[in-house]
Amino acid sequence: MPFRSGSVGLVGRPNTGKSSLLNRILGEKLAIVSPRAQTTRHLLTGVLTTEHCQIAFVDSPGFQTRHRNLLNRTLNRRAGEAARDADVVAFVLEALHFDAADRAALDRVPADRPAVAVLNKVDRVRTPSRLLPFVARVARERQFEAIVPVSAATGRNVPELLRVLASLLPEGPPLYPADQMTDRDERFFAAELLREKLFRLLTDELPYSCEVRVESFREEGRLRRIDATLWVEREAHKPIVLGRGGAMLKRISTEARKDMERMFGGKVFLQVWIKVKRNWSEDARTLRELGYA
Ligand SMILES: Nc1nc2c(ncn2[C@@H]2O[C@H](COP(=O)(O)OP(=O)(O)O)[C@@H](O)[C@H]2O)c(=O)[nH]1
Ligand SMILES: [Mg+2]
Repeated sequence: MPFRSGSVGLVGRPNTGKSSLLNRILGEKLAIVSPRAQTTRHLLTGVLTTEHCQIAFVDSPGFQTRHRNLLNRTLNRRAGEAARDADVVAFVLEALHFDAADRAALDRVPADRPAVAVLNKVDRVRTPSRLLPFVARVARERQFEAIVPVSAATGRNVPELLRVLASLLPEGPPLYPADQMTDRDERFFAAELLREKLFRLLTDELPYSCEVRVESFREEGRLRRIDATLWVEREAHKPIVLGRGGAMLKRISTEARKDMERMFGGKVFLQVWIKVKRNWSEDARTLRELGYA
C-alpha cells in the first residue's frame, strides 16, 4: 500500500461542525467550538498521521454573506483559500439540511477540486429513511467524489470518511514530522481558548464585536504567565463583559485558564484586561496585526 499525504480543506457555511470534526478526527480539542456561527476566525491546520497516510486538515471560517464588515469579508477570503489551496475539499453540511447558505459556500469551491460531501450531525437524524433521498439531493448539487454521513459528536462513520479522504490524496512522503499535530503555537491557542469562552458565555451579538490579544506569553519552568486583552467595540460593552462585581470576566478567564492548563499540561497564570477598541473589525491595519489579513 503506497503512503499518501496531502491537505484536506474543511469548508462549508458557518456552524455545520467543521471544527468539531477536526477535533474528533485528531482526538484532541484543537479547534474552538461554540453553538454560534463564525466562532472560527483563523485557518488552523491539524495533522493526522497514520501508518498509511498523513492528512493535513485545514479548518476554516464558515463562508457567509449575512455580515459584511471588513472582518467578515476577510474571513470569507480565508474560507476561499482553504478550498482553493487544499488537495481535497471536505465540504461539510448538516444532514437533511441544504439551503442557500450551503450553496453559496459550495459555489466557492473550485470546480476542478476533488470534493467530498460530509453530511455531519447524523446523530440528530430521527428518521434514517430520509437520509437516502437527501444524499441524492446533495449529489445533484455537484459531482462529489463521495458523500459520507458522519457525526462529529459521536464519531460515527468518521473512520470511513478518513479512508475516503486518504484514497483521494496523492502518493508521497509525509510533509510534517509524525509527532507534529498542528502548525500553531501555544500563544495562538491561548487567544483562541479565551475567545471561545466569549462565544460560549456572552449573549446576543456581543461575541462578534469582541477580540482577544495575547500581550505577553512567558514560560517560567512549568508555569506559563499569560497577559491578554479583550477588545470590545464600545464603552457600553465593557460592563457586560465584566459582569456584576466582575463575575463574568472571572468566569471567562477561569474557564479559559483551565482549558489552557489541560492543553499545555502545566499551570497557567492568566491575567485578562478589557479594553475599548473602537471599530477594530473595520480596520484593515488592526486586522493585519491580528493575523487575519
Ligand atoms: N448534534 C451534533 N452537534 C454537532 C455535531 N458537530 C458539531 N455540532 C455542534 O454544532 C455547533 C457548531 O459546531 P462547530 O464545530 O463550531 O461548527 P463550525 O462553525 O462549522 O466550525 C456546536 O454547537 C457543536 O457542538 C454533531 O455531529 N452532532
Ligand atoms: Mg469552526
